[in-house]
Amino acid sequence: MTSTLGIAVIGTGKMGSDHVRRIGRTVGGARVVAVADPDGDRVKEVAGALDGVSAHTDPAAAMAAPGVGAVLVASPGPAHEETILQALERELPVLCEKPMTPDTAGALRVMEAEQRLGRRLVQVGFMRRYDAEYERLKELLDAGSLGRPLFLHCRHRNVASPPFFTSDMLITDSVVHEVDAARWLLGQEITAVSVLSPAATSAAPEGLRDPRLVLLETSGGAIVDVEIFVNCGVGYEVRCEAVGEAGSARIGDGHAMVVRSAGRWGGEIVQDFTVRFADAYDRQLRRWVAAAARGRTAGPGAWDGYAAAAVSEAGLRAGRDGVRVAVELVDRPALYR
Ligand code: ISE
Repeated sequence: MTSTLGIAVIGTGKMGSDHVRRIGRTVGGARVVAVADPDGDRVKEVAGALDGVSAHTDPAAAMAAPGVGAVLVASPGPAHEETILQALERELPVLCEKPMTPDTAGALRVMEAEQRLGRRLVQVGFMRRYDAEYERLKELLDAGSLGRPLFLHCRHRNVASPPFFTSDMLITDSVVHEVDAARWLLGQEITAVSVLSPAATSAAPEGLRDPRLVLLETSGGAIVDVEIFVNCGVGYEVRCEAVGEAGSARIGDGHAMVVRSAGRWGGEIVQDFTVRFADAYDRQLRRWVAAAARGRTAGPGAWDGYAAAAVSEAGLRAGRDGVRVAVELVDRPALYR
C-alpha cells in the first residue's frame, strides 16, 4: 500500500510557489496540504489555486493542519530557525531552503535540537548537489581522474538582483551555493575567506557592492575563486572549472543547443535559476519526499547548513574589514559524522 506524504509549505514567495507547483506536477507520492505566509492575500491565492489546501499566516498553524507529515521551508532566511525548531518539536522531516540560518548561533541551535531528538530530520536545499553536471564533476573528482584538486574557478552571475538584495546577500544568499558545492565536490571544509570588490557596476542599485570576488581556502590546500555578479545583465550563468594535478574539467557552459542559421551560430542564455536548475530542484524534491516518507533525510543536513553559515560569517567580516578571515568550526558532533 502506498500513502501520500502531506507537506506544509512555509513561505509562498518565488521559491515557495515554485515548490508548490513542482509538488503538484512533477513529484509523485506527495501533495501540499497546507501553506503559510505572513502575506494573507498571497497565501490565500496560492491555496485557492489547489484542492484541499489550507491557508495560514502562522507557520505553526500550517504544521498543525491535518495530514501534515513533512515541512518545506521557503520563507526568508532569518525566519528559518524558528520554523525548523517548531517542525523538530513535532518530529517532522524538514527541507529548508538555503541558507539554513543566517548565522552560526542559529545553526548550532538547530543542530542541538536534532541531537536531542537523536536523529537527523533537517535537509538543506543546496540543490546543486542534484544537478546532473555537478554530479558528473563530483564523480570525476572522487574517481581521482583529475588528480589532487588545486583550484575551483567559479562564476555565478544573475541578470539582475531583486530590490531587497544587499551587499551582504551576495555572500550569504548567492556565494553560499559555491561554498556548499566546493565543500561537497572536494570533500573538504573551507578554512579561510577573503573578499575583493572592484568598482561596482553602474547597473547595480546605488550602494550595492556588485560584483565581488570571493576566495575560499580549503582544508586540503585547494583554492576556490568565486566571481559573484548579480546584475550582470546578460543571463543566469553558473560555471565551475576544477583544476587538478592531472587535468581539468568544466561545467555550466550551457551549450544545450547550438543553432546555425542565417550566417550566424549561437544558443540561448538561460535567464533564471529556476530554469537552469529546474531538473536539480525536481530531483532534490523527489529524493527528499522518498526519504521523508520514511522519516529520514536524503542530502545535505544541518551540519552543512552550519558550515556554510560559518563561511558566510567569515566572508561578511572579510568583505567589511578587507582582511583574510579564518573559518572556525565546532567539533563535528557524532550525529553528523
Ligand atoms: C538565489 O537565492 C539563488 O538561490 C540563486 O541560485 C542565486 O543565483 C541567486 O543569486 C540567489 O539570490
